[in-house]
Amino acid sequence: MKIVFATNNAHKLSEVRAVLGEGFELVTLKEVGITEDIPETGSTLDENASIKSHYVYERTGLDCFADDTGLEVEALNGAPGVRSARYATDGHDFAANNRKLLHELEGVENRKARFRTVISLIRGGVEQRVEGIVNGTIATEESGCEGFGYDPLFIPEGKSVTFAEMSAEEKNAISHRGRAVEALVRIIKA
Ligand code: ITT
Repeated sequence: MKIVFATNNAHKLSEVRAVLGEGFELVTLKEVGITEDIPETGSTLDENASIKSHYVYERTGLDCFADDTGLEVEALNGAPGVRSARYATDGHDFAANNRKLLHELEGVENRKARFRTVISLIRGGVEQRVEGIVNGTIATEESGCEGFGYDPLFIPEGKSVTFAEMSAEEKNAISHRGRAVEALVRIIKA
């Protein structure tokens, strides 16, 4: 199946490609001539995932999906959440975001957090949404250099290392995005 993945994030692209495996031909935004950043003006992950998939569908008429992901920290009332990319600055500055998160949690005992991914799929013009969640905790310092974003600070439940200390396969097997993509495959095959 040929399907457009509406993302400008190369890390997401390689994670999703690995989980989807054979049987799916992922088409990038560049390949369909969309080079601009898609505005993410929604106030929830669901809204933003929908905005991104509709943006692509309206311009190409092709089957497509988009992923919107947020890190939700319990002691920060769910922040950075939908603002995860732009937590510390206007851009996608992973290092600044991680510094800010550590600062906000200085001296805070409750380190519980979760990653949540919402995927919006548009197939034959009809939208469906699925989500994937992984619970965990925020470490007190960064460890590891795999992955991206908040991975050096996120220790998934039941593990003693951060996502950034795991291989791509280990992260994908338990991650928010891995689970959301598995759910996506289930609805496509249903
Ligand atoms: P697209 O909208 O182009 O897909 P993006 O990077 O803007 O890419 P999101 O808005 O969904 O994607 O992601 C928000 C931020 O959350 C992202 O920039 C990272 O900082 C962080 N993030 C998302 N997925 C993550 C993951 O698997 N591990 C660590 N951090 C992640």
